[in-house]
Amino acid sequence: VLGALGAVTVLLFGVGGSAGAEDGYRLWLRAEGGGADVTLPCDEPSETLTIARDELSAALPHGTVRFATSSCRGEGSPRLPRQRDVGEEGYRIAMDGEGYVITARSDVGALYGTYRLIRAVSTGEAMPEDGLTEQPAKRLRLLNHWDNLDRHVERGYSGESIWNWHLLPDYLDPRYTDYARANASIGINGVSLTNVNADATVLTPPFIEKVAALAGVFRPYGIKVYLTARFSAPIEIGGLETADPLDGEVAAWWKAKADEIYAAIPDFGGFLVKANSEGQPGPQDYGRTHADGANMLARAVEPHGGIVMWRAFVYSAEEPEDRVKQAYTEFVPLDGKFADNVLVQVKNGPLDFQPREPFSPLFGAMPKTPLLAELQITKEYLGFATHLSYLGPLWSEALTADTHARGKDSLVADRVDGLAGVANIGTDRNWSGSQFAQANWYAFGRLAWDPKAEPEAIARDWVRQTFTDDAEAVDRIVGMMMRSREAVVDYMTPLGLTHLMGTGHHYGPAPWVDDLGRADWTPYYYHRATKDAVGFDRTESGSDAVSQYHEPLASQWNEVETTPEELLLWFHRVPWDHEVKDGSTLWQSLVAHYDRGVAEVQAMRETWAGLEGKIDEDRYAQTADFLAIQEKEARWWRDASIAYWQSVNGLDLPEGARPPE
Ligand code: GCW
Repeated sequence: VLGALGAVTVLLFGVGGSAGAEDGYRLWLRAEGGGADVTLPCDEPSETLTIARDELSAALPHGTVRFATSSCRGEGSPRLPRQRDVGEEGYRIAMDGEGYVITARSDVGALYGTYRLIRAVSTGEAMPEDGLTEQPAKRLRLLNHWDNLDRHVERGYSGESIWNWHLLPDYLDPRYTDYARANASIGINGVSLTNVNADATVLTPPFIEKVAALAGVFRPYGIKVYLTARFSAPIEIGGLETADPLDGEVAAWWKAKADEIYAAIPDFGGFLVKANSEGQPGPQDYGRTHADGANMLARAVEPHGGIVMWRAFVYSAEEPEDRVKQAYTEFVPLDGKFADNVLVQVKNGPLDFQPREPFSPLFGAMPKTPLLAELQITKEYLGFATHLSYLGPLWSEALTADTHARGKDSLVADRVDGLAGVANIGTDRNWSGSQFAQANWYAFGRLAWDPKAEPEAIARDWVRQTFTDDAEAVDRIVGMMMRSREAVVDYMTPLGLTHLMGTGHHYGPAPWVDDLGRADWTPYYYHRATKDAVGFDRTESGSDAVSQYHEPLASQWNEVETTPEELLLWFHRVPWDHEVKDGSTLWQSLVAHYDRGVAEVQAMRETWAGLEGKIDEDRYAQTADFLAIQEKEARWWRDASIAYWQSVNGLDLPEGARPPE
């Protein structure tokens, strides 16, 4: 492989190599060679710069690379300029006669520059003549693990939790280092280790010691640890009688707890909290608001520079209001009432990580509150790890959505201070449960760094770093990735249908479930199909969810004619014989979408079959088998859904539809 990087020729070995058994353990970090000539301009390079040097010597066989960072300005440092215009985490990669020069303000900036250079070389990207200057667009680029202390991962489809609490802090599994390295290579700078359905035990002294050990592994990679704080912890592990946030003893308990954590982990990031949501304890148990609760915790971590990420994922079974409206109703009145170090963490859509939703109206409605966008990397509602569905397009759709909060071009991406991704990482050798699920971890990191990045360009980099640099193979794999999310929408929930998955586990179709006893978990509640019509009326004459959006969206989405077809049944209840844009009836169109979804999976299988021999055997075979499962299950979704709709509307299969097999 020849990378054309200006004057320097770099030889690379090992990307997509066929040597030996391949299980995907190395993720996208496969470049390897030998003999890099790396100069560190420090007498005693920091741990971070040593990592950078080792990465370069492993990945780049020839050429000289030198670093300059602010920590290397002491005696013995060469005359390399300190980089001023790249921010705390940015870098500049330039070339001089002797090779590459990576300049940064911080060691971690130099490490990011290192991974960037390795990426450029392993994807064959030509380095601009005048060098490359980059920095992250967002300061918070976080993974949220939903990992329980017993190592069960909520909504995890790739084995157990990689945190071996039993052996921590004395045994540091080398996998923790590999994990940190993978994250740093895509710019992730914080990880919340524990489930948002939190266990207070993690805040007890033995666990703080374990967490401190993990923090020690992550630190040189620029990654901070965060913990989920169970709101009732003062009662459960503190012996208090209340967890009322306005109670002096409760506040003092949290302050002491924060002090204790910071004594063990001086760069601890802060707390992530799910409160008064799905049965979790919270300030409302005491008649207080989310702001009261968040601010009390914020005061505890504030002296140490910590933050509180307070989730806006709230809805209640007792509440008659349309579930997708409830978070807005609850949080918008609190705008401006949160402490400066609180961020409200909002899921991309107002419901729950569906294959498609409109963006959450909260992104346009809390101008005085710092926000984080929460995305789900693990595919709870999109076929777990088995179905191939590249989520770059889904996330990009949400991040580049225009809220119109301050007129045109008020993008979600510009509104948020960072991204939090619910991790898809577990003990499986391939980390994420399937080869292609790794792409979603990768894409999340890249979008957290630059939320406006093109999902296709990200996919292309990932394929080149992960599988092959054969241009034709890359095109074919990227093509199938780019269509894969829409395929899932088509065979699961086309035309704005939503939340029709099997109860509890959320795998497979169950639109017929209508008697769960909880409307907000019941598929029927979301589609409301009758003999005449289907869909949820969220217009002014229905639940009026449209009014939570700014104009012109509120008016556009209030009318069937001006609602994008992919959100039609999300906002409207429409007769089966309603004519859609291409002139067919809603029923015909629905069936055509299901067919298209199945056909797309068939096409993905064919594409993949054509790549045999170009991908190492093990990863080729596993993916081929998973695609076969996906096709079988896409048919299951299609046929079961259509049969159910027919049982309600009494209509025949439209002409030309593929009959169920
Ligand atoms: O997506 C839903 C999941 C729950 C999860 C919850 C949340 C952690 O079904 O498993 O709980 O959302 O985001 O809090």
